[in-house]
Amino acid sequence: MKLRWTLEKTKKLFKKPFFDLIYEAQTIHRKNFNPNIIQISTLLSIKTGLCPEDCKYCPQSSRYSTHLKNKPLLDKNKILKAAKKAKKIGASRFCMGAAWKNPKERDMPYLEKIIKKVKKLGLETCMTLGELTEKQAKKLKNAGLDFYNHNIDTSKNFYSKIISTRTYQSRLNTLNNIRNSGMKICSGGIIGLGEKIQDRIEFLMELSNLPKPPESIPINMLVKIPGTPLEKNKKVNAFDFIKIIAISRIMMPKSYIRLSAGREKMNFQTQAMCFMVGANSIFYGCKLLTTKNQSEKKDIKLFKKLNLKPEKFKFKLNKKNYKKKFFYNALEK
Ligand code: SAM
Ligand code: DTB
Ligand code: SF4
Repeated sequence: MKLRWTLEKTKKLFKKPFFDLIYEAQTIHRKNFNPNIIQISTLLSIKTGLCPEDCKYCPQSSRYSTHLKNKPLLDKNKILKAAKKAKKIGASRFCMGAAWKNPKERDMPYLEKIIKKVKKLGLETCMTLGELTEKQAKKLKNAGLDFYNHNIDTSKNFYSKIISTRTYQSRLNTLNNIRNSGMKICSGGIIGLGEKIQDRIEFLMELSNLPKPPESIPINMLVKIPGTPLEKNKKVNAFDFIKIIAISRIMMPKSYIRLSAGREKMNFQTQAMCFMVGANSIFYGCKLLTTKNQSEKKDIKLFKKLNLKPEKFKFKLNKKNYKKKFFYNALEK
């Protein structure tokens, strides 16, 4: 198969001077998206902690003592309440995450029910539940699931240094099952795991050379969790991080790029640069899965400074619904 991005071509991109890179990234971004509009998702952990996997970055692995409050699969009324709140504060997509290696067959009917109910609220739906078989992916798709999040996290070579309880290939197999089901793929990774530049190159090559690149690409900056093996990792340099967003935009011009975990520790200027070079999606709401996200109040402040508008009313915005919506009201004040 002909690669969209060869090693040689990708390496060249990584070597470009910073200003050449950000100019190219923003030019491509503007050709494919409105640079003043941002997609907004809200996250909810529907099953927290006690995960059998050993991902070295994760507070939810049962292998590490992270002082996390474990919670079994949430009651559907609680999930719906959170989804309604997400809609009210301006999210267009509701993402539900579970600390599982994979969903059990006995959980499938419940998950399908939740998808149907959340969809009825008029929200796009996304789940991240671990590995999926082909059959499970089809069931979720048939229930109305729009996106499935399944990160490859880093390069194939570095992966086994971070996770030993599953293989990179099993991640790719699940991505294949999601694609074949007709759902949209949300797949990205984490910067700051201790990876080398070569790993970042290979990670972005892997995503961009999938049969079709993911529609949504979350780029997380490692949240260093006390008790996990990566708690003392070196802080990621802001310029290096901006560079990864810019390169992602150039390599995958039509995908949404989500500035995901780590915004809590980024100043406004770094976030603005990320948006400038192509990030056009965020998690909105004070919590990610188990850790703090940048507060809604701060997000609104940042949005106002940058004249950013949430995507959901892109086509339907009129005086009547404009006034009604919390987000727009807040942006107007
Ligand atoms: N258990 C499922 C799985 O691993 O696919 C779904 C939930 S898992 C928490 C979703 C993603 O969150 C991971 O793939 C990882 O990229 C991200 N993540 C987890 N802990 C993180 C951390 N400390 N910092 C940044 N991203 C993190
Ligand atoms: C993704 O790439 N980042 C989100 C979402 N997909 C599920 C999760 C970030 C988790 C950060 C650590 C936590 O809050 O537990
Ligand atoms: Fe489990 Fe997912 Fe955390 Fe890995 S990233 S430990 S699979 S919840």
